[in-house]
Amino acid sequence: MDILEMIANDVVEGEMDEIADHVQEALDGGMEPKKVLDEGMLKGMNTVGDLFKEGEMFVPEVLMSAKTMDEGMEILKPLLKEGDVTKAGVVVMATVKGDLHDIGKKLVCMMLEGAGFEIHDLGVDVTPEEIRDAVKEKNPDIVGMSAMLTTTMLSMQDTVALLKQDATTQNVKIMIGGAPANPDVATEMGANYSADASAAVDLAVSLVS
Ligand code: B12
Repeated sequence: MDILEMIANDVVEGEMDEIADHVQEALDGGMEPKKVLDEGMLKGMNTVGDLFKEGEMFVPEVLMSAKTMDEGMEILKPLLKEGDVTKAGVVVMATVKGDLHDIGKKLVCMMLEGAGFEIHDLGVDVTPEEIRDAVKEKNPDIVGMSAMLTTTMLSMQDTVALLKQDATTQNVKIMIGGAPANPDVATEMGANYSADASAAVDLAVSLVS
């Protein structure tokens, strides 16, 4: 196995204690940081996305892979030149007001980050006004909203309505997800829906292209 395969494998297997040494070894051998990122870590993350989609990897393992990715990024980040990482787009993400569930949302954020999106995660229990203000400040391509309670779906609706009211926020693309969401509710709201984190990446890519 060459060093890039080892790094990709570290991400897939969640080898948090190994990846830093392997990334360093690749760099010491003269490899470009961008190559380590693209052909090592991101290649591994793509495999994670595929395995998750196929039901062969589950949430705890994906979280381990994401943490492993973070460990490797700690070393690479200072070395990557501006422009080395192609930014796929900017996303403002939140779990809506009244809702504290964030496991799924974090997973979506991590997969989007792995796909090159810049993520501004506003956290949980975020009001429509806070989301609107973040959209004004960060000027994202996409707003992502998560809700796990039937009752908090209403807050999603309120947020979409608020964003549509303001000329500076009305054109932002919106995607929603979480257990009570579905394609029909999304369409009714003027938003887009995806069922899981890997589908969310495909959706986000299609929304910015
Ligand atoms: C873990 C959990 C909790 C944890 C949350 C911890 C945390 N940090 O998130 C705790 C214990 C705090 C909790 C509390 C409550 N919970 Co709870 N909880 C769950 C549970 C078991 C799992 C949710 C989860 O994390 N799933 C795993 C993730 C990976 O899946 P996911 O969230 O669906 O996310 C995926 C997709 O939906 C999608 N997605 C998610 N967000 C987004 C966003 C975008 C933009 C996109 C595109 C996609 C996307 O991608 C994700 C990854 O693939 C569910 C039951 C269940 N099986 O779903 C109940 C559940 C959601 N909870 C429920 C309830 C009722 C509550 C409480 C009201 C309980 C109580 N009486 O206190 C409180 C409410 C607190 C609040 N105000 O939010 C109900 C909701 C019922 C309903 N229809 O409203 C459920 C369905 C359980 C049940 N069957 O009754 N809960």
